[in-house]
Amino acid sequence: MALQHIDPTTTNAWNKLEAHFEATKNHQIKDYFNANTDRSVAFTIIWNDFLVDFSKNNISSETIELLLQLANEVQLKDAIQQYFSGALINQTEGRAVLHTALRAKKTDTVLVDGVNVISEVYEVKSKIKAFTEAIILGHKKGFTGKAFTDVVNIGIGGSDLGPAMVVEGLKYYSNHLKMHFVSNVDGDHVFETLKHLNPETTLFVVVSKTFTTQETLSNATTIKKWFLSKDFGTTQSDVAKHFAAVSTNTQKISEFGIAAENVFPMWDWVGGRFSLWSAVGLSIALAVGFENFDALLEGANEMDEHFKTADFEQNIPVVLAMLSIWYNNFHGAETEAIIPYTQYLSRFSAYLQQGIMESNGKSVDRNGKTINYQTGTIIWGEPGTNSQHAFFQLIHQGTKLIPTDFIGYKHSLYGEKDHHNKLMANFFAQTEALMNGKEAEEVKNELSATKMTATEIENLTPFKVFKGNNPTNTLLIDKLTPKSLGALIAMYEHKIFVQGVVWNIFSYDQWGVELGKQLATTVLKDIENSEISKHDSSTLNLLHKFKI
Ligand code: G6Q
Repeated sequence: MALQHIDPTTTNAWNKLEAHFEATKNHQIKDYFNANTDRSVAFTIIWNDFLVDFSKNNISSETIELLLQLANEVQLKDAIQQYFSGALINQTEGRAVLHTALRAKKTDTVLVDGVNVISEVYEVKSKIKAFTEAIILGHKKGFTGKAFTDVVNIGIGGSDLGPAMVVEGLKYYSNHLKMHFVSNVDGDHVFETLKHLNPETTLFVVVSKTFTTQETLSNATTIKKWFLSKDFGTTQSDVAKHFAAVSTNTQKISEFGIAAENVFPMWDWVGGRFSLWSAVGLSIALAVGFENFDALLEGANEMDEHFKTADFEQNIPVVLAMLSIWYNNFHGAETEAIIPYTQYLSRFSAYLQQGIMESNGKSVDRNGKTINYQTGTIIWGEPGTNSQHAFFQLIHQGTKLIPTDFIGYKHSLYGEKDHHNKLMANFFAQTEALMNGKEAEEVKNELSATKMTATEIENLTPFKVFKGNNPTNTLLIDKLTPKSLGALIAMYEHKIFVQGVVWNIFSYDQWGVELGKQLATTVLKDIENSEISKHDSSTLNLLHKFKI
């Protein structure tokens, strides 16, 4: 069974949304609040320890009704059912999309080609548990009999961003192991990382779904060479003690010399950018222990259940996805900012950039036709309050519409009240100010309390006016725990899915990434060989200059 091919612009809801946009485009969000004191209750979803307040959006209940009508007309319910059941919805690669199976319950059944994959998933989970516990407790040791102190994750893209983001995100829960991530094929970064490492106590985890990625293989090979350098007194057989690998390509792994007991399989029905729940998350389990890794999966599973079963109007990923479509396709917004008010989530937007932009950055529909409406939003962001002291100026007073997700926590982890109150005061104040803005009248009143003359006040006022009316979603979560982080990540994964369904595109291939992999191979030959193949004159000149 394949996903439906429904052009969203041909639906009744789309036409109605266009008319609705024309009729409401100049509405002020704050006026909706003045007209309805219950608005925030009506536009808040409370689920587990999540509170999602989407009332500070330029929407009325009619907008929500029409957006959900659109979701119904593109048959989102059916699509969700197919997504979870293992249908080949990654049609251009002929694969199912089943990262949700990686966090399913042991008693669940998920069939791929008629085979229930849950038992395999749990087998690998047991292997992850045994391996990570042996490393953490010091039972597995390095070539001189010392316990491991450092772990280097060698991978790129989906084999790096998820683990790196979660390891940073859950640092509070971390053990003694020091984690390092090498992704770029930048030798300087590799040697900068190795510089502080002791080969006797360092474990290297090579993560590559395909085990053919140039960056990862080059880095792994260079690191293996370093590990085997004469100064350390290591031998080829020591590689087995210090290298582990995660991949679908077990043959290539054994060619690299990694012992079978240290090899963790994954499956082609797990997309790279959704793979942190698989053995790709080995670094996470090493950093915070298996129990916490499992709790991360449990949180994601709870969000999966919510997404599968909640009515659309109470369904967090559906509502967030449809709001984003409202701004992207009707208000003409091009970007979305994601601002977590916790330093732990400093890598969160970078991680979501891949998930969202790689999945939905497509311009051809499921029939292979070029589409005439906007798809994937551009995602960016940094933690608050740092971002307030940087790019918030543009959100407040620039010319662009930037819907923003604010993610904050009721409780801090170290329980330092004074700091947390200040942090969260900024969190709440920003969404309020972004909506309300500041009118000239208010600015003038403020300035008249200073020593400024009337002319000076008049001249300065326009620069201090804030137009307001900037839409935000507020996600207030109880506490940053492995479980709540799992749910938060899964929430965005499902938002990606919903948007792909509405836009009638294939969200789970990435031909743009594959192109990059091919191009570099050709140019590398041009750099290494004496002859340079055919290129445009700019590229030719640049290559000649580089080779001199
Ligand atoms: C993710 C992409 C991409 C991929 C990397 C690494 O969805 O496909 O980012 O994860 O290119 O690929 P390997 O894991 O195969 O090395």
